[in-house]
Amino acid sequence: MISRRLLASAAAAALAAMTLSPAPAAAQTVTLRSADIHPDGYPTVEAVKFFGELVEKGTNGRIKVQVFHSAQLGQEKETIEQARFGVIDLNRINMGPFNNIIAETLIPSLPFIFRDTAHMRKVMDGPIGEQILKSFEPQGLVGLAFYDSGARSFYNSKRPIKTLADMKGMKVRVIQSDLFLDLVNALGANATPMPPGEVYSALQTGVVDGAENNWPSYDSFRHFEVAKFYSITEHSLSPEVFVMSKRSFDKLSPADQEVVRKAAKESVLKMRELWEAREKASEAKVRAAGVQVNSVDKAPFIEAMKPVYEKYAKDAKLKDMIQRIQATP
Ligand code: BDP
Repeated sequence: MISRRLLASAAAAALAAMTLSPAPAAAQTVTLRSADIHPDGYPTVEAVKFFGELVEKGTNGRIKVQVFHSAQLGQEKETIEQARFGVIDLNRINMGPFNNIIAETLIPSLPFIFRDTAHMRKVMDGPIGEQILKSFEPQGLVGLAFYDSGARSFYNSKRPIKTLADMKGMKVRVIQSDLFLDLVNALGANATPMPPGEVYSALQTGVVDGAENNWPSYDSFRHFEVAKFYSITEHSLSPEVFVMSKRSFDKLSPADQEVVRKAAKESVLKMRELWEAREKASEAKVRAAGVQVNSVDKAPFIEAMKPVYEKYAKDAKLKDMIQRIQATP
């Protein structure tokens, strides 16, 4: 694991030297490098490839996009840093790993904040979504678009989670985000933050008993092989976000910046199509593999989230956003 990470950062350093050259001559082509931890074929990877095709077309081939999937450029925390400093140009990540850096990103990650996917899309496609996208800029990133990420539910190797009592004392891996840590601890479990690439072996060796994710990631990370109880808590709809390094963005002409922004928005619909298909396929695949799935009465879980809301709604700006989301029909 460590040597792979070192290799990834060495590769990233080498890429830094080759990345966007300043003030390209009119006909010069540039290749934007995009990071994703998911493997080739995963909806996020395919959506960014589609974005790349649109950008290439819109710039008559002057700008191309290359997706480095499967964490080739490192785990998400590292690629956030690389994107902020312009070492890589584009990055697709969940909102979760941004939670500790950008306060506004906490909002769509909050447990049970959205009533359903339609509500989430409505909020993220509207002015609140725009406000969140803009909040990336002071951190050296340009927020381009949100992608669906389905609903996150708990899974583990011990027992079905039916009530809060079943969560008690369970060691649960979470995204490296204080919000996710608080969420899991408030349910009575013991949260352990770690990068996604380490979770399979942590589950296998019993370092953690469980984790939480959507169907496609549960399938794609192969966690279903080592944690066969999947309990549909659907406690977070935390979307994915697609960002560009501000350093790379600022090197583009205003016209090319527009092409990039528009292509990202257009790729959202493609992503939704891919996501819906993959969600169904992954659920069917893990069920067929013998995963034991159960539904959950969510009311006590929602109730247990009160202290989490109190903590994060202390900030007036966040409180206002929460209220506006709740008021969105
Ligand atoms: C997946 C997201 C990915 C997160 C991962 C995780 O697509 O960006 O890093 O969950 O749990 O659903 O770490």
